[in-house]
Amino acid sequence: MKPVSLIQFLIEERRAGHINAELSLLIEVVARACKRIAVATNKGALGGVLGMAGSDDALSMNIQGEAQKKLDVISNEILLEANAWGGHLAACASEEMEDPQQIPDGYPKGQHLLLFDPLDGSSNIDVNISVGTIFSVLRCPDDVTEPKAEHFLQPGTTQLAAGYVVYGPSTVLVLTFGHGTHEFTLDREVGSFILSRRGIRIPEETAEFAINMSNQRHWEAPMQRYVGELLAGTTGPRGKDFNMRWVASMVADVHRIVTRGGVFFYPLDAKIKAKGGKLRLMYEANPMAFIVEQAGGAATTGRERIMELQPTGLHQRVPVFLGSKKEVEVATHYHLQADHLQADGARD
Ligand code: FDP
Repeated sequence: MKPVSLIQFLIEERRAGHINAELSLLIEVVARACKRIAVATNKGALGGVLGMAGSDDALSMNIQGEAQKKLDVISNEILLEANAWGGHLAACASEEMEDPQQIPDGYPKGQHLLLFDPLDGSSNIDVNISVGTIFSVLRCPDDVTEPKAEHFLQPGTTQLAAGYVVYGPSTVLVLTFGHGTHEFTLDREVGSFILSRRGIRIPEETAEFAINMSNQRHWEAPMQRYVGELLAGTTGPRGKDFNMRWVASMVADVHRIVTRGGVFFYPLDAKIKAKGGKLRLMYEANPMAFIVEQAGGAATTGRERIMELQPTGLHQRVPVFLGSKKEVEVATHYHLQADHLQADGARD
């Protein structure tokens, strides 16, 4: 079979009526920007891109109050610059910036809103472990010429597209327009993303889970129960052994799940309860939920389907349970069951 490039794939999707010309251009631009980010990450120490942004005594912090790495800042700038002039965007929002970025004066505007986490897993940059970019595309509401944060606050079910790029041993783009999830691998010599898997399916059952176990003592009771049962393996109620994998770059953990199944959890815990969770709804949870659901998996907060949440803030955080359907269902069931028992107890 002849290799299918991303450009060819986008033309096919346009002919199938899944996307319009503007969305096709948007994805091409994002993919091109991600190739530049891949080049920067691949250079590592030789490119002078490792370490913290800002001087040692005045480290930069992003809107989340997290220290920014140089590559966070570089990746954000690459994506902003690439998307400014094409005429396909009404505005964009980044995990690294407090407010949406408007299209500079003098450039045409389009109908789409782009949200991105320019470099996810940034604590892994300096140790040469896979990091990635995550993005989500929404339609700009009609008649809005200067989109503000409120115009981005649309449930994940309204996403027109979502994707991520993993900068690992190979650079891989995973993409959905709501008609399946597809994977493209960057051919570095040619400089093109080539379709490597069409219509990805995540197995419904799994024996592999990903979670930051160091937070265990802070979790809610149903999470303690669920993971306790996984750890008990054949000696517990689940009757089978589970293996654990935790890269600590969400893109890399999700990519493993998209490749061979598994479940990823970032549950609520006592330390992060006030913030609502660890991961960002608009830049991480919604796009990953769309990609995983389109591959036959499931994505919840432990209580609700992520994509049905009505966002309340651009930088809102939520708990994330995603991956192989049956396992996400068990963990979600334990949480809902505990909530019902608690509500019944409160009534008695
Ligand atoms: P990072 O802070 O390094 O950017 O969303 C951010 C994220 O990484 C995820 O990629 C990762 O799954 C998670 O945070 C890891 O956080 P902890 O080390 O705090 O568990």
